[in-house]
Amino acid sequence: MPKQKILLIVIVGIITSNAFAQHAAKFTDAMKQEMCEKVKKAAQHAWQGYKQYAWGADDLKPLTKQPRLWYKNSMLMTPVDAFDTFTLLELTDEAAAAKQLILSELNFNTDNDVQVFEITIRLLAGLLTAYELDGDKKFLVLAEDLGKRLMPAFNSPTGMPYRYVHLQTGKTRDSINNPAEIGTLMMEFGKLSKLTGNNSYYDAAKKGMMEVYKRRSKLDLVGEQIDVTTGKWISTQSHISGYIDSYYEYMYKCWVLFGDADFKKAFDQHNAAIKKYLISKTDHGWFMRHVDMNTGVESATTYGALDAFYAGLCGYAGDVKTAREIQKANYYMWTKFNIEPEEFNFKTDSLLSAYYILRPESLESDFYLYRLTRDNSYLWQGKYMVDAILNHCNNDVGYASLKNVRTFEKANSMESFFFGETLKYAYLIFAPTSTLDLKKVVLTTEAHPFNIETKKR
Ligand code: DMJ
Repeated sequence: MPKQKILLIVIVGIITSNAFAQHAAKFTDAMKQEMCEKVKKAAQHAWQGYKQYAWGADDLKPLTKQPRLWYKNSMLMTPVDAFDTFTLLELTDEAAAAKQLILSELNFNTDNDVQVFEITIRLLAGLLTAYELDGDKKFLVLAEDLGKRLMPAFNSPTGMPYRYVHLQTGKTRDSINNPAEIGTLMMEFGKLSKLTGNNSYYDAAKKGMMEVYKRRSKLDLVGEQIDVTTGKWISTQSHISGYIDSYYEYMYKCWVLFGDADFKKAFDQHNAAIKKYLISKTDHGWFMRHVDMNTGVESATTYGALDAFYAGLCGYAGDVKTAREIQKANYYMWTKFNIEPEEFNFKTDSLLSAYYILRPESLESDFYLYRLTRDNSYLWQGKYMVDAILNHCNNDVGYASLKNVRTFEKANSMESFFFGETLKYAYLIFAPTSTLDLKKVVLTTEAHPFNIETKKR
């Protein structure tokens, strides 16, 4: 072997073993604690900005320091999404302030035409968790009022919900819906039934979700858009990204939460199909592609921040080996572009949508993988990602989305899921298991923990 080649092999060996050593290196308790403290400070900083410039609004626009409303009237997205995070992080003053604001101001008898999915995963879930964590019945009263006002959405010919409902009139609109927005109501409506004893919420949400399942293709995949009045698919694109993602997530989590075997059966079928048709194995890890739901023919090699949740779900559902490979791809996507972009093409390695809106999914999967494997490399990955967010999205009043992950140019938004999910997973990766015990709770798609029902279906 020529001398130069031997030298090259030795150099590559040293570099890789150093990288490995760093990843396998011990992550001490003191380092974990330091990360937890850092995340707590970040939560306080962002909350301070909300308090000062957006108090009572849905969220804060961190660049112009203005309040943002989703609809005509505020529904307190940030405080409701943040309350349980503050509680878990033991930020008692912040939790008390959020609670006080919610219980004194939140009112669903308001002239708002709302997106059923977003309001369910952020507000209904946030209120239900607040009730289970805090015990104050007023949270449940608010949750039930909201649940009742959302129920007309299910009055379609198929039982699949419309996308929008007016909170006062019950008027619905938008019959073209998608599996994620149809299926990701089940944990919240199901939990509302369990806590109130009124089964109609559980039954309506399950019917809607199962109507999607019934329309799965012969390959056991679902499409991207469906008409809830006719039951016909509008788009047969299949993937695990936005519009479909949390439909699969809730199939599994509803099995864990409620013990309803219908969900387990459906999840197992779908999950086998996801692995068979969507996984694309590369040297950078296993990505998930887009295919046609009927033929399985590849239609895109797009992957992004939203897709990253599946590593966590896959591991949580028992397949840690596959989960590790997908998390490898997630981390590749993250490190390749400084911070993960919304979307890139994993075949050509090129950016498709360069923005980052403080999404949590890569951290979420990292959290599950660390809990499942106790492999230190997930702590190092977590640290890398959390530090990147806190360093590059930080401004004087909070944390801002990025317009472009390449340049770190900021955008004027701080979504409530930054409090509900991103900061929560950032903390949970490093916090003791007892902070949140996955044997006792299931995390919703917005990371609100629900107590696992002891009385199974
Ligand atoms: C959250 O609102 C939920 O996790 C949802 O399921 C999809 N994405 C956002 C965060 O990225």
